[in-house]
Amino acid sequence: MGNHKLLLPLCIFVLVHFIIFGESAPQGALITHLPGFSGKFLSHHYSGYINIDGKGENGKNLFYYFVSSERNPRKDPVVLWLNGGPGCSSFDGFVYEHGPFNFEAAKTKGSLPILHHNPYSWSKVSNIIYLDSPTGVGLSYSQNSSQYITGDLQTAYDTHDFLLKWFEQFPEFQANPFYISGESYAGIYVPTLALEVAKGIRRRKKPVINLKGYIVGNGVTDPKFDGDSAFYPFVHGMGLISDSIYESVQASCKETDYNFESDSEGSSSTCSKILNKISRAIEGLNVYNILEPCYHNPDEERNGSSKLPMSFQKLGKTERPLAVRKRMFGRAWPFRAPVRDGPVTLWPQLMAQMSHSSGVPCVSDEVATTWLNSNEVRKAIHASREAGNWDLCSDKIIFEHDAGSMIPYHKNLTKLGYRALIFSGDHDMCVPFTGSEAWTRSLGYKIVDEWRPWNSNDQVAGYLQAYENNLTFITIKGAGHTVPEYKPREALDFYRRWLEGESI
Ligand SMILES: *[C@@H]1O[C@H](CO)[C@@H](O)[C@H](O)[C@H]1NC(C)=O
Ligand SMILES: *[C@@H]1O[C@H](CO)[C@@H](O)[C@H](O)[C@H]1NC(C)=O
Ligand SMILES: *[C@@H]1O[C@H](CO)[C@@H](O)[C@H](O)[C@H]1NC(C)=O
Ligand SMILES: CC(=O)N[C@H]1CO[C@H](CO)[C@@H](O)[C@@H]1O
Repeated sequence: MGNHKLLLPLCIFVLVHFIIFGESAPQGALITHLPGFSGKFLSHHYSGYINIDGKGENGKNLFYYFVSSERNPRKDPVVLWLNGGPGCSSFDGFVYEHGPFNFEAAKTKGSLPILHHNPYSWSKVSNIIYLDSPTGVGLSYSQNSSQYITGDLQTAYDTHDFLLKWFEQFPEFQANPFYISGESYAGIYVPTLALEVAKGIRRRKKPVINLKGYIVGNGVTDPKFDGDSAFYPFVHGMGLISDSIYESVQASCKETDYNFESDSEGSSSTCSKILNKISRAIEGLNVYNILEPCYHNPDEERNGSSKLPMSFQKLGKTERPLAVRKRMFGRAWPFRAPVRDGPVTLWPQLMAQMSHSSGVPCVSDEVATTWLNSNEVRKAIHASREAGNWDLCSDKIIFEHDAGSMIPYHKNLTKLGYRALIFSGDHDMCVPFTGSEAWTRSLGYKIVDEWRPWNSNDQVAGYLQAYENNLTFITIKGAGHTVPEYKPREALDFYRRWLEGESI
């Protein structure tokens, strides 16, 4: 008798599930509860592994967390979200940016955070896949550590493989419009993957992926555009350096000097003297959002023994309770140098090079780290023990930047008819909007919507310029590197409008 009572709700649940979704999603992927959350899920959540590139010891096990749309999962687009690094987990986006929950830190250190619904979750208007990529990042793993040696091109092949298998397992989403999105180093992941998917479509790979376009936020694109030519106008325009310093740097420094941190070693050229002045002017700032205060952790102030610039030692201090994390990092090429061809130094590797540092200074993302390393949570989201400890940014991978500039990719993709939204938090000093504005313009496309403000909640939320071939560039006023973290309402507004093909 007791058994029947238990079975009935389960049957109704299964029935309702099938009515809504049809024959569907893999058994066992559905998430039924989440530690720290006591409310009701607003849509179905699924998570687990997709195995690619060989089974067993050699396989790559890629972890995804999928949130179906809270509006109309059958019709709303499916969007893949990728954080950058390289080496950073897409749980960054899930926990801190546009995921379905806001994470409130526990009062006692090490206890589980409390999860609240996020009213600006991107799952309000889309089905969204958070993917830990490449293998070795976040909860993705392989038993063969040779699989952790990778680069831009291999990552794009692998993620394409992942998508084919994912859509095979979730056939009910194959017909939905599909978009690829990400930020920071995903400025490389997104176009390389989109082109791989486009090639797959042309070769009639099954299942057919219904790719419509892509979205890049504060994305790395090309060292020429992301380097000095973006940085000096940015720091000058923001009032961080004087007119005279700006004039001198333009007069004395060649374009090739763009990595000013390493240039400062001993050289006495006029250029390095000016670069030192600039360095001193900005070193106390939070590079990810120059308006936000810097975090000063009393345990970590070591009076200059760290080789990291002070700006990186004090990142991200803020008084806002939930919207912005207290300490953060999310990129792999420190010291502001744009990414060049070849091996990319990962954040944790850089930290390891620093003498007897017990931990990464300023970079403890406590809420996400506590939650994702809890055994209860790991069980609830079907994460394997084999994945090991979850870190925001992994030091397991060895990563080569081998795809070069993204400009040819953007040209080809937009000419093939894929829509592109390039957005920039305009107070990010890490990948400043000036670079994204310049490279989008450099494609030479005709302007179809000339520079104008766009609004959210009856206020100017930023600026927009749209080009032919469905290329749109927008800024988000006052936002930093991780736009939805700073401006969640505005971010959901532009995201929804663009996905629906409305004017932003
Ligand atoms: C691990 O992977 C590498 C590269 O794919 C392969 O050459 C090697 O044989 C694999 N090792 C084992 C033990 O399977
Ligand atoms: C750092 O320097 C200050 C002032 O010189 C001193 O008061 C403080 O004790 C030093 N901190 C450490 C950790 O050495
Ligand atoms: C873009 O298309 C051109 C012309 O088809 C081709 O030569 C080039 O290799 C493509 N670039 C990329 C990055 O695929
Ligand atoms: C969906 C969409 O906006 N398509 C447009 C893409 O760009 C071309 C060329 O500018 C237009 O003709 C399409 O209408």
